[in-house]
Amino acid sequence: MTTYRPLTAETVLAYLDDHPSLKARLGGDRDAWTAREVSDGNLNTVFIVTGPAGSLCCKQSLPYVRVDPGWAMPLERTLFEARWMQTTEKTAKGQIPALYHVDEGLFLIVMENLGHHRVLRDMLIGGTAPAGFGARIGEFIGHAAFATSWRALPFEDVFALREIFSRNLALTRITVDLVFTDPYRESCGRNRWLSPDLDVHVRALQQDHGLRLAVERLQERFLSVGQNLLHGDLHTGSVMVEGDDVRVIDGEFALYGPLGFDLGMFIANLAINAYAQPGHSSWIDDEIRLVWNNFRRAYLDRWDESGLRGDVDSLTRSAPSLARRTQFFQEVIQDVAGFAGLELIRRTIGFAQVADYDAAPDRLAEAEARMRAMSAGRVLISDAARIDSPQHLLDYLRL
Ligand code: SR1
Ligand code: MG
Repeated sequence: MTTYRPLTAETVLAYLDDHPSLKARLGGDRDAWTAREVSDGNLNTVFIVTGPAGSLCCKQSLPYVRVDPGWAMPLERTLFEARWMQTTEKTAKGQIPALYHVDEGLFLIVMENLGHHRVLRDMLIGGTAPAGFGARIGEFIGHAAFATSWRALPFEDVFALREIFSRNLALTRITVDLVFTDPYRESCGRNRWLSPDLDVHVRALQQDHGLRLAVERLQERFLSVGQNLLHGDLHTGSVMVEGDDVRVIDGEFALYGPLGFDLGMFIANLAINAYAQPGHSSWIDDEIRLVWNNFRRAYLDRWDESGLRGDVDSLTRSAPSLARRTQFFQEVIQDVAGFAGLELIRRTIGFAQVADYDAAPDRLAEAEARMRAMSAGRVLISDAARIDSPQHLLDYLRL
């Protein structure tokens, strides 16, 4: 068992040198390797190590939140990311990085370095994301969700997976607090917003009792409706793109939850980009349609496959009901709408905001973008149960 210590760009080289299979991927001797820290997310340290034959991405948990060292955090999160990768790689059709090594003592994972890929959020802001990325994300969600659902697996297997991911308590707590609670509390010190521009809007939101009830309904769904394994933090910073090679990374928040959660998070982050950069509106509208349509297609394709082992649907599998499937996707789009609304609000006034707003042309445009996100978020949360189609969702988003 390795004793935990945070690695540095120096010590990660020594670590890799002690592991023959990783050493072979880099090639040559340690003297020929370089390591650089590229930590970018809120939580962990990441190093890219390059050698004569190849490169590796090394990700390690810290005992605190990287961007807020006073916020203590258990170390297990990289191990949950490894479990998410191991569960998802069977069905992800090459859409996640390959996992090479897990060190349960150092809370370290070593994986494929996506050296030529770029973070989708940066590509959206720069206007360089290739059209059609939304289709790949929709397919990814459809395949990954179906594969861990009660339709695909007997309940014994679902229970076993749920048992593993139900222990991802620290990161689920982050989501419960940052997404479902903090933004709606007047005295929460973790909130921040563009002041004074948004003051009146934030006050109105935080004093809206009906909205709180709707948020609590969604929180109950998030915690109690375990339809399939979720990525759990699927924003545009969790996607890397090179041409039509679109990969999903950072599955450390994985848990069983409602199918609409990942879709809602991702769509909300796309919408924020369009609010901040209104020239992107029509492009983002197209991508959101691609996300939904390809998610639905991928999920249905898997649903029609022979050899499904799930208990759910076993009575009608030979004669599927179109009406039941239509109703199923309507329930999903309602969840998508509600969770998208929550994400719009927390990324605008909560602890973890997004860089897209910095791309607005000036302060007035930024304030306008943030107000549009808050206003769309509020109505989506309140009206989620009335939304019955992707077009209806887009009408509410008003891109
Ligand atoms: C303290 S972590 C804050 C946020 O960063 C992650 O990427 C998740 O989005 C989380 O909510
Ligand atoms: Mg992340």
